[in-house]
Amino acid sequence: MPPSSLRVVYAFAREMHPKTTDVFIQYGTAGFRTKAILLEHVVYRMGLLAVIRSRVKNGRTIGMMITASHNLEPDNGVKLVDPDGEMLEEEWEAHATKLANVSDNDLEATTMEIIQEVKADMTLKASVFIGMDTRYTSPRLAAAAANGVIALKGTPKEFGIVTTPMLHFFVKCRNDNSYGTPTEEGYYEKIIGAYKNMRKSLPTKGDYSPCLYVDGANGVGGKKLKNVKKNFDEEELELHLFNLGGSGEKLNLGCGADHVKVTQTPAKGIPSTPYQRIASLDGDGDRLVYYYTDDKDKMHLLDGDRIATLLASYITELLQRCETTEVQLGIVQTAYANGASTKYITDTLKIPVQCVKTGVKHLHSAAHKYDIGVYFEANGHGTVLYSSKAKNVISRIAREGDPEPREAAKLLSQFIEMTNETVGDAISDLLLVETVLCARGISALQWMQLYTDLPCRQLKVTVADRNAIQTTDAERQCTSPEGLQQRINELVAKYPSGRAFARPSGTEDIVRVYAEAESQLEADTLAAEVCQAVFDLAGGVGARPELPATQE
Ligand code: G16
Repeated sequence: MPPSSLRVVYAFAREMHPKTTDVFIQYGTAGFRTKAILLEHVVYRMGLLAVIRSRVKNGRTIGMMITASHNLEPDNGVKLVDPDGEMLEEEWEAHATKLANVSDNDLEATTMEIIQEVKADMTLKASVFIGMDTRYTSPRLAAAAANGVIALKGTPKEFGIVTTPMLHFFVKCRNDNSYGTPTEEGYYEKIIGAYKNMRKSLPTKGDYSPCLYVDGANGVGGKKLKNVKKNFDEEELELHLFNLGGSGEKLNLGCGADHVKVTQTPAKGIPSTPYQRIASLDGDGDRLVYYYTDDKDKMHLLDGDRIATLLASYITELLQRCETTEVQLGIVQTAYANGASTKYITDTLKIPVQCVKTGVKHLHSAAHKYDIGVYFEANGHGTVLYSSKAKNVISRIAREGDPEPREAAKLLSQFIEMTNETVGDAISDLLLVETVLCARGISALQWMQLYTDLPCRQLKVTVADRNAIQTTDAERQCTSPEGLQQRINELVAKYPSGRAFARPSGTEDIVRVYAEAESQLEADTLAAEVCQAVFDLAGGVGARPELPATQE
């Protein structure tokens, strides 16, 4: 039942969170993301939308996370979390974009329109969980979010500074208490408890060392790992934490998973110890990549593709030891996945693999189609989803199976418990990776030796309107502007094993270009050439992108 008047919605907007800009803003890859100073009215309005969403879901809790994740400090953002801890359903993104862009004068009417369109019963209770990252602009935005919730008579609950995946986890647990307890302690208990249990059956062996350096990106993830670290003795996991956001240290600047992945250079502030395994988190703790430097100081990156293959191969091995063929596993990647990883998955691991558009929401829904779906973006964002069928089969074997399958099923049950299935989670993923490396008794170098990546390069181009670039085929082909795809095809044809694509970013105001080829020099040159093509055909602005220094 819609309310007769929403004057309070307008009053809050006018008095506290007025719209001060006419810059159009769109709900993108991971919510709204732009300069923090342009966001306050947007976040307030998302508080309104979260209440409407909660009521459409019969009062189940919705999440709001204030973060710009991998972006630099001046940016911020907001993303909504659905009741199962997943990203906001795509159909609602249009409501979000509409609500974010109307004038203050039209806000009341537009809110009412949305309420009627989605048939929200505004007499129901509504609950919204709010979390934020460590940006200095986040508390102000979190307050705007809470005001939006209050304006429509919902109940906000603020968690303060938490990682994005923690907030997703709290939302899931609040709506489904069989998943866990919706508190930070509940989160640690579940994930750390499972790691410790597993390590009881998997003592350190072979070339695995429990010593791990961690780059916290000067963000919330590193801070939370201080709490995680306290739970382990050095035999279980010896964490050495760096880039924890001390004074003068800037979020994501020269460190963090995105820096390491995109620039293919180590994070600053970490002692150089040849072959030491280093895990790098991003600003809000939802991405993870690994790397090490060798004795010639060359960096070797173990990205999301490596994590996906490592986890998938271990789960496959445990399923085989469970002696079940009832559970089918698949991997989901995006166009950024290194071609060598896809070949390794298909030819060596013999696991079905699918390519979808960038954005966790796309990978997550594709992964749901498998009994066990492992999804990772190359940038380190990913997790594993286990269907109820898979969980039932595994727990049945853990209870009733023969001794060896029973043992494997028990390990798999703990592995499931350690996974944050709601979204990519750097802390949970880190513990999963360490578990597999330990179970296999391998070092980072041996992990790297499982296959050889094709050299690749990722660059950015600034254009007047990034939406001038339209894509198809999981973003591997451009359909506009005219002539761009043909130009990319001609450039790619010059390089053996060459592959390249361009796509508009959904989190930054730029176009991303990716290229891979047989040598680093060729990958760098191809990427730069594709950038030139984008610049020329899609309305480039500013200076042309420069070719980065190659490592070879
Ligand atoms: C977000 C999304 C990821 C995506 C990344 C980059 O990550 O959650 O799925 O890969 O942005 O997206 P784009 O290339 O469209 O800018 P995060 O860690 O920044 O939230």
